[in-house]
Amino acid sequence: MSTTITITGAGGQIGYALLFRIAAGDLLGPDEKVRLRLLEIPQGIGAAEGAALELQDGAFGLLEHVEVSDDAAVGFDGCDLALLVGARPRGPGMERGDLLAANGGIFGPQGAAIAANASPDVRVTVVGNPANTNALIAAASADGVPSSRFTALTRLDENRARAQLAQTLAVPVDTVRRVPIWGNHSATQFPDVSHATVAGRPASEALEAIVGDVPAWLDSTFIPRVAKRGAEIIEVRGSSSVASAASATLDHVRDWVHGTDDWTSAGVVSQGQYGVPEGLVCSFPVQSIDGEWQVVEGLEVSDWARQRIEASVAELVEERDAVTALGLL
Ligand code: NAX
Repeated sequence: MSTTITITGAGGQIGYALLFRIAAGDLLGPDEKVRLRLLEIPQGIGAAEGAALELQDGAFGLLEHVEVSDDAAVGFDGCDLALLVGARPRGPGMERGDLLAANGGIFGPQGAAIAANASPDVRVTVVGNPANTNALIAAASADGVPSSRFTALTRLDENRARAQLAQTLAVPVDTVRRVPIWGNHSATQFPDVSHATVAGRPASEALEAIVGDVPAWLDSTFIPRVAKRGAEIIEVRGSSSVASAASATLDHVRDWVHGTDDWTSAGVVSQGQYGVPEGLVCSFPVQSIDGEWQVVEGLEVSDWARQRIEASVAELVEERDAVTALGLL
């Protein structure tokens, strides 16, 4: 048995970081063979073909086959896992509406091509920005594929939040759990520490002992640091997040396929949970059970947290209204 994985934008930076880790077994484990389909636009084909040559030179025992194409029907043929990384970046002078329209022109046809060519139980993870709304457009264009099969990556935001909290508390990052991201993968996102645990115990007392006024610290330090981490990376590194984004993508897909033993975060299609309008692709605390993401329900949400969530959801509604007005939904 093997799994067919399609990576769009495979000739780009995140694509390059993803391919070798997937081939090495970091996504599905050391026993699952993989077949890779690298989908690019004509300008990116050379870079994808070069990566394919390097994959060959890696002599990865798990890698059965690599195909490079600029044809979505070929790229998504028989695909079990689709990682939609390729997107149109915001260019100089581009308004938000232009960006949404340009990406709608990518993710609508890709959703249709997934419906026509992918395996019936395909799982789709949208990384390319604006990720939530791109996932919404792809899901709406994929006739016959349940919308629960379309997700947007917010795991990088969660990983950043857990890492910041771990650093503040001076504990190992893998002991920090339950720090979900709510809302949009954008500066309005709400990283929520109110349910956080360290080694299974609530983090709240330890946090108060270290930072004092927790609400003030959240407002002035923690939330802006997490929400603006992408900009910080660009400033320091001179280029956007790549390896950490690829790593989070693997975390997301691995958990979706293999299940979780605690909460994590993912952009999933809302069924109206926590008052988020039905149909929006919104990040929630989720668990992966029997191969499906399920929103963790019944959590206590303070008025302060609710305002934060509502602000990010309002942005998602605006994006949905804008793409609806453009005829993309
Ligand atoms: P790059 O510009 O390095 O690569 C993008 C690649 O996509 C290019 O090779 C391009 O030719 C290709 N492409 C464009 N349109 C395509 C189409 N229609 N079909 C197939 N391929 C297409 O960008 P990279 O640094 O790899 O980032 C990729 C995307 O991830 C961007 O949209 C970026 O904003 C987004 N990110 C999302 C993150 C998240 O957490 N959701 C975090 C990291 C990153 O910012």
